[in-house]
Amino acid sequence: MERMDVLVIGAGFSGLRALHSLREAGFAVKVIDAADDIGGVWHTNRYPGARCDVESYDYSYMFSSALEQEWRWSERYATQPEILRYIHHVAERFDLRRDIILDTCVTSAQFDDALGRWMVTTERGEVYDAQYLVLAVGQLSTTKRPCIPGIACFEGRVIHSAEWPRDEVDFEGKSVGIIGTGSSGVQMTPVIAQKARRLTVFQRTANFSIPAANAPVSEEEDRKVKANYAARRRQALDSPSGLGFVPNGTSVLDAAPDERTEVLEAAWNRLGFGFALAYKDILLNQASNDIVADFIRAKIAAQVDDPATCALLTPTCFPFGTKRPSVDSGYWATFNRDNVELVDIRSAPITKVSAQGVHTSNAVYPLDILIFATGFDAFTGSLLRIEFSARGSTLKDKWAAGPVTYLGLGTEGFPNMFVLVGPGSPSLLSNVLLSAEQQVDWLRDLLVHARAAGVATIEPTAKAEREWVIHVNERSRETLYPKAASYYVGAEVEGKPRVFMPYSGGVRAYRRILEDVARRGYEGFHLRTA
Ligand code: N01
Repeated sequence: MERMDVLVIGAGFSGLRALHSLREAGFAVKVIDAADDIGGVWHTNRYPGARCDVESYDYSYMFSSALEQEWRWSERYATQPEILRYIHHVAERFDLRRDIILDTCVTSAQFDDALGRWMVTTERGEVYDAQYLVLAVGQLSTTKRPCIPGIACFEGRVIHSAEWPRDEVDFEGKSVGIIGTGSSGVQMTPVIAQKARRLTVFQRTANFSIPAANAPVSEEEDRKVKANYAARRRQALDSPSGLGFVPNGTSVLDAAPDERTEVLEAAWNRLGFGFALAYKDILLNQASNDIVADFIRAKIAAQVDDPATCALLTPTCFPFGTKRPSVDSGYWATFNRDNVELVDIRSAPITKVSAQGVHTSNAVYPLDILIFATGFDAFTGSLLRIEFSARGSTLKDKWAAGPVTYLGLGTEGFPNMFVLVGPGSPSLLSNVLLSAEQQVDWLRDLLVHARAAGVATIEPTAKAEREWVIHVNERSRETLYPKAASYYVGAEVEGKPRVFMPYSGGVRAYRRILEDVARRGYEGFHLRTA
């Protein structure tokens, strides 16, 4: 049995950052991951067109200014291969691999109350003994595939966007179908359309999408960012979403129509995911949101030639931004191509898959390749796949009505267990990498404090947890987010409890709360000495 101070589960961005920072602080740390290499979702989401929806300079580690200065991003929105190269570079540069165990799937973890330690068991039966568990399992890493009758009979190839094969998929001369029009479907559609003989996109819900305005990063731009990197990071830490620009502090409703159009045009052409911050109340006020949603609908109309296709592609049933909008490169115009067809599976649902292809209630679509871009069991899927138990209860039971946490970091009854960028934290409502780093820094300070004070176990109090859950819900009700059937509320999986999961108070508010809690001696946690 291997013993360590901290076992981190997950070798993606947040797990690697936890390894580096906790090891630097003098803890014996190991990271464990089921995959055959590091990178988390960036290791597995290799579909064509995969790239980040946050600008590369913001979606990169901030813990090392030397790293910031030496890494050269080639594009404003990095592609998946470039991001994976960056992750590998970081692992080499900071000698992380020696503490990473790959190809090892954790199946259960049991807290030994007498010892104050976690016993973590893998699929192969190995046991790891750790004082602290850090769950860096990702919010979008348990894939979701609809159970369609007949799928096993399909004679073509079936691929999930997040389980993309390592070898290149040849689309040349093929009929390809994509089910799903979230970020993955929206990113891959224009790329596959250029290669496939025929592309059929099966859409259940039309989605908002903002142009990536991607471009190569010039030498001058790179120099400029690097000369002011610290200020850009401060700005990001002080922003609602963790992005490195100053958000507009005015209301959509206070702007004159001409000025509003000018502001929205500028944001549309430059901000990508940050478009939602073009005004301060786009996600807070329905009337403001309606104006902005109409602006986007007009953009779709200007790009899609066929009125019927345009009507289907136009989102109408939820406020803009309440489902995470996609950031695309030529999505709408792709539907003007002769080899691309949009199929509305809301009005004519998929009934089965046969050997030849997909059947809907009114047509058959012969296919060579069927792609599921159907997303994930978000937030809790990867956490609840592992059987965590402590003091006679399991996490699955405790979270049966939805996840409850204190600060998104821990849950009462499960001492010495910490979650990174999970439910109850800004997570997917923010630049996830920045949010992960923010949490890791805070957690490192907590563990250093505990070590110095001879603390054996750290556990949220029931009261602090109750109050945090209330706070998370109150903050969500100040926004429009709860109006959509999104993965933020658990609507993406049938039967999943409908609770609002991320913290919508923003990155800055969350940071202030964390700082405050630390200043008050980690208020809300029981720190028990041995
Ligand atoms: O998944 P999604 P995704 N039958 O859940 C449809 C991040 N990401 O992989 O809306 C038919 O958004 C579903 O339809 P509906 C990013 O945070 C980032 O695209 O449920 N259709 C929807 O259209 C993103 O938000 C990047 O009606 C079904 C789609 O499948 C998150 O990952 C790139 C269905 C799923 O959309 C998830 O994105 C990619 C069914 N049974 C992803 N079930 C970057 O840019 C689901 N759908 C960094």
